[in-house]
Formats: sequence, C-alpha cells, structure tokens
Amino acid sequence: MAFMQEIETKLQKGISVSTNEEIYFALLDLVKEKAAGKVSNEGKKKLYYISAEFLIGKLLSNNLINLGMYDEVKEVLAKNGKDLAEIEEIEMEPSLGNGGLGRLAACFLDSIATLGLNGDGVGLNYHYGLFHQVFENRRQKETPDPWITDKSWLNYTETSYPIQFGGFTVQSRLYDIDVVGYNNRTTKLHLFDIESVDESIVGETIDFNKEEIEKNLTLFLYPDDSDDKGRLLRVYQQYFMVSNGARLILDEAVAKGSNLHDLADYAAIQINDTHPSMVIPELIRLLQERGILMDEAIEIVSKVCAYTNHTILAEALEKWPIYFLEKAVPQLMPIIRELDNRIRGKVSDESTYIIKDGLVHMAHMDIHYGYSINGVAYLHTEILKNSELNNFYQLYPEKFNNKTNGITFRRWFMECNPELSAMVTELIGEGWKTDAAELEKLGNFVNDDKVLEKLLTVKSEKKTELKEYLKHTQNMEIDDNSIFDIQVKRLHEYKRQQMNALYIIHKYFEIKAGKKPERPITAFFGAKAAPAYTIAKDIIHLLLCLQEVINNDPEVSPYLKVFMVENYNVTLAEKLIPACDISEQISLASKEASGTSNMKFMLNGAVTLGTKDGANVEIAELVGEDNIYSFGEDSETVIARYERGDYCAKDYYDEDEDIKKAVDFIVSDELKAVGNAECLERLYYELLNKDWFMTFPDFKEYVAAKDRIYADYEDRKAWARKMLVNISKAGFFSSDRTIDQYNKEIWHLC
Ligand code: 26Q
Repeated sequence: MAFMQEIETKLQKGISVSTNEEIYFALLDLVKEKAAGKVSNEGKKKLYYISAEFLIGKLLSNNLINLGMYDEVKEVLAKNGKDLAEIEEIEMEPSLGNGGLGRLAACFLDSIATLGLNGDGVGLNYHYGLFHQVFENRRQKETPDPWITDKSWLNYTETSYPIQFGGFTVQSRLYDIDVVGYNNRTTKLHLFDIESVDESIVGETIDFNKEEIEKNLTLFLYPDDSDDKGRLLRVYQQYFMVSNGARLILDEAVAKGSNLHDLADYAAIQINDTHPSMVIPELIRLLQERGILMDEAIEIVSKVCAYTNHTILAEALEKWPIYFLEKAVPQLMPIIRELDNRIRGKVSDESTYIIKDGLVHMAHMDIHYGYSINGVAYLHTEILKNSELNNFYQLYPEKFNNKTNGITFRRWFMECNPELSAMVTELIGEGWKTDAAELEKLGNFVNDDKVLEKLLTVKSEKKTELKEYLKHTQNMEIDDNSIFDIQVKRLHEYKRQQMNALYIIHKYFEIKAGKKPERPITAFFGAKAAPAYTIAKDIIHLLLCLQEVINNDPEVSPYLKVFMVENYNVTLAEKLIPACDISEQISLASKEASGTSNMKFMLNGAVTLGTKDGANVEIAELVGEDNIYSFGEDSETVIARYERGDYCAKDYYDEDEDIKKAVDFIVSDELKAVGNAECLERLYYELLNKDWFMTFPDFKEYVAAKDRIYADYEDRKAWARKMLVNISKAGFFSSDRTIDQYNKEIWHLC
C-alpha cells in the first residue's frame, strides 16, 4: 500500500509503535506535500476574497477527504491499532473567525478550489484567534487560544512588504495555507503577519497592551469594539490586511503582463463585509504611486471591487472617526475626502455621503465605488433594496444582486457524517458529491420504509456518538433517547437564545405541574459572547444557571435537560449538527441576514423550527410547509413596528401570564441561589423594559410550534420522511452553487 510506505518513511518506524502525536505530524507533512503537488488554476483573471476572518476549522480530515485519501488512511491506521479520530484531537483548531461570516469565507475557498476557479483568500494570521471560552461560576471567561505549533499548515513565503502607518513602518510576512479542493485542485489562503510580532506580551488573559502596534498587530482577532484603543487597533489591522493584499494583487497582475490600466482584466476583489473596505482608497493610492492619475485610478478600482453585505444591524456597519484614520493611516484620508467630494458633486441625497459628522462610512464607499453589492439571502437582499439601502438602490439599481449563502458539503456532510453520506451514495450514487442538486433523487424514497428506518438508525447512532463525546470531553450526562433540540451560534440578542431560555422555563413549570412531555427533551446550546457585550454574557449566565437548576431537579430532569457546551467552535459544530433532531433558527424576522447553520442542520436530517428570516424563508419554500415549523411575525410586521416605535414589552408581560411567570423566574430565589443576582436582574429588567428584539410578541407562537414539533416527533415514520425531504432539498445550499453564481454574475473568471 503506497500510503503505508509513505507514512512509515516519514515516521522512520512502524505506525503501530508510533504515538498519535508522531502520526499526526507525519500526516501533516505528507498531506502538505500532496497538496503542494496539485495544480491550481493559473488563468489570467484572479479573484481575491479579502476577509478579516477565515474560520477554516481543523484541516487534516478535510484535506484527506478532498485528496481522496481518507478511507485508505483510516483503514491503514485502524489495522495498526490507531484511531484517526483520536489523532485528529492533536490538531489545534485555528479560531480565525467569529461565526457565520468567517465560516462562509472558508466554505467559499473550498468551493473555489473544487470548481477549479482562479481565486485566493487574503486575510490575517492571528496568533491567538478569537478567544477560548471557559465557564467559571457559570459565567464566560475568555482566555487566549494559541493554535500555531512549530509544524503547522502554514507555509512560510518570501513575500514581505514594508507597510507604513502614521509615524512608523512595519514589515509584513506572508504565510500561505494550501486549500485543497475536492477533485485535484488547490488554491491558497494568504495570511499576512508582522515580522515583529511579540507573543510574550500576552499572559493568561486576553488583556494586553493595545498600543504597541509593532508587537500586537496580529495577536488577536478583534471580537468587539468596546473601547477606543481596541477600535484603533482594528483600524491598524484592517489597513495592514488591505495594503498587503493590494500590493500582492498588483504584483501578481504585473507579473502576468498587466500594465495596470487593464487591472480589471487580471483581478476581481470581493470585499467581505466592510472590514476590508480600505482596499478601495489603498489601491487608488498605490496606482497613483505607480504613475496612474486619480481619475483613471478611481475608474480602475471601481471595475475591480465588489462588496458583500452581511448585516442590516446599523451598529455593525463600520463607521470610523476621521481622527482614527488620520492617526493610523494619514495617507488614505486625502483620497477618502476626494472620493467623498466627488459624490457630493453629483448626488443630492446627503444620507449617502461617505464622510458625515466626522465619521467615514465604510459601506457607503463600497457602494459608490464598487461595481456589485450583494446580500446573502433572498429576503436580506430585498430588505437592503427596499429599506436599509434603498437610497443607494435608487442611485444604482443595477449594482444590487443576491447571492444566497451556501456551505461545503465536503466538511458539513462527507466529513462530519460519513454514515449518512454513505447511505445517500448507496441510494443515488456518487453524483451528488460534485452536483449537489442530485440529492433531489432521494425524493424517490419518501415511501420506502426501509430507507426511512435506516435514516432513523443513522441519526440515533450520531446521537450516541455525541453523547459519548460530550461525556468524555465535557463530562455531560446525556440521554440519547431524548429529543436533541439544538441552538448553536454566536450569542446575540437578535438571535434570541433568551426566547429559547424562556421556553425552557415554561416547560419546567409545566413538568412541575404534572404535564410531562411524551419523550424527554435535551436542549443544547453553544455560543460565545463578545467579551464586552454584557447582556449577551448575562444570557449565557442564565442558560448555565438553568442547566444547574433543571438538571439537578429530580422531578424535572428525567423529562428535560439543558446543556450549554463550552467553547463552541467548528470542531464541536461537526459533532453536534449530525446528531440534531430540531434545528433552532429563531432570530427576529429581518435581522438574520442568512444563517448558514440552518443549511448544515437540514443537510444532516434535522427539521427546522424557525422564524421567517434569512435563508429560513428559502428553506421553507424548498421543503414545503409540512417539513418545516415556521412561526412568528414576518419581517414586514417587525419593520413596521420598529418604524412606529410603539413596542412596549411591559404590556405583553402584564397581559400574558405565561410570559410573566417565565420572566419572573429569572430573578427567582431558585436561580439566584446558583447565579449572580446582578447579572440576572440586569437581564430581567432588559427584557421587561426593552426587549429590543421582540421576544414577547413571538412567544406564544413559539410555544405552540415547539409543542407541535415535539408531538409530531412521535410519529417516527412521518418524522423520518420530513428528514428525508430536508436532505433531498439541501442541494441548493451547496456553496458550489453559490460560488458558481458569484463567478458567472460578478467575477467572470475564465
Ligand atoms: C465590526 C466592527 C468592529 C468589530 C467587529 C465587527 C464585526 C465582526 C464580525 C462585525 C460583524 C462580524 C460578523 C458578522 C457575521 O458573521 N455575519 C453573519 O454572516 C453570515 C454569512 O453571510 C450570515 O449567514 C449571518 O446571517 C450573519 O449574521
């Protein structure tokens, strides 16, 4: 066997006498060599996907699958008494992203490589990523999350640029990660670092000197913008990322024969949210340095840059104070002023100006000077066009377009659920792996009892696997015969984990009153909160207190348990999603741009319990109303209520006994006995006096929908049918489809 020889040559001894760690590093070496040997598209025009986040997850299994070696490696290891799953535990997960936006960028690279397109990722090499979450006294604590070991997926390159800031210069260094596509192609993730980075300034916590930019620039991914020093550091990071990216783009274009006047024939830049928006003025500046006049430089850049919007939350649209930019990147301000003046000269709608009240509106710059603006799901794009960005839509209707998000089926199906993938292949052949639309063929089996039964068996196996994993890693006692009801995503009020918590309290009272569910329910949560987002952290505290009180109540815990997993990340997502029965997608309608875990859950045979928000709307359309549980007010109702500004949470509390009882429990003696009174009271008053994301108006329907879905779960055959329909309709959500649309409609690569 070729692999056996290769790996033993690396190990210089037999597999059976090597440690898991030795085998991991030998595999890492081997996979890197194989990846380096694969071809990448060298076409004339290249796409640069610039993003502050690439939440790539562990790479070993993913790369083995995409290289077509996974089964062989697993088998050879097993024959030698080694378990690939255990070897994988050695690998550190890079936490180079917050959530959806970063994970989307990683899925896109997989699809770009798989489709053989000429496109690379450009980002930053954060040494400690986001943060590692630990629970202490039922509260989130953040610690640094180092992931770079001596040997890692990073490849040192010779590329290095001097990057100038106001008052000082840093030298950059490019590291590359080879991204292996499924089917013999590769592409690159370019991660820029500083040569002068100093890990020694990081201690036990994520606090560090935020002013020593020459040392700290690439230490952490900035998760929030709570203080000015942190915000300023974020500006330094963003400029560092885009200045390096822009230089790389120009160098590569010139090397291929561009005279820069024709840059648009050589490069397309996708700006992932506003974090890389400074690439626009920076490219203009660099083109001027290379002898191109301002008018033409602007024209060139406007043919190269395209912008993706991921949110309608006003607070997430970046607006940087002029004095920040003057301090960090003074060379950009004259260009940004010029860009703004040109708009002022031709557009009368002041709300679209780039500079207003001392702030630079990054999204406005993207929209005026980019050639494409896209939302990430049908509903989201419609809301952008018709309300949030309507003033821009009036100016440039032709620039607006939708690209509904997608996920890579390699990681989110083949890798995390080999059992279900094998079952699907047995039923409909291999075609779905490269053409996800073929999953529709599963529709032929909706009345096949054997298939439906097998589906339930596979699900049940994945539940047992999860139970064992969480027992072993987090010491949780889970009943795998219970219904697995899962909400995993960043903690944010608009995602409404607090509404799920209120339901759990409601159920707790029902059980106490003798109304027991037919089958036990296990409610899972996983979520990190931004370190300075106080209410989000209070919600985590509430969930952990509920976990304590409910799981230890002998009257209730046989029927209901709550588990909040610690440090939710890609690795945990890969274990939780295949084991899920009910996928909670309960954001306030209009607020979740798309969501992508909703797609991963559906593909793995979970049934969605969701609001009519983001991509849930498209899921509902595809599977039909029998196969999804939709509830809650629609986006128009919600938007109209915000416009009227007449929402009063207290009215609902006063009028609805169930809401009152559930909310009051937050500050009950039972909870205060295990929790922190200040946190619980703050959350209580927030809900009572504000409830900005309107959980109360949806609560009644949420309870009804949950009760219905739990009851329907008991008809196992009908449930299996719903699972099958969901899987069969998931093909649309392959990121291969999304990337194909980006290419055909925005990038136009050969
Ligand atoms: C901004 C300024 C300062 C500090 C941080 C930020 C910041 C950081 C991260 C703002 C936004 C993010 C991340 C946003 C995000 O993940 N959005 C999600 O993108 C997904 C992919 O399109 C969608 O599916 C989700 O609906 C959307 O919430």
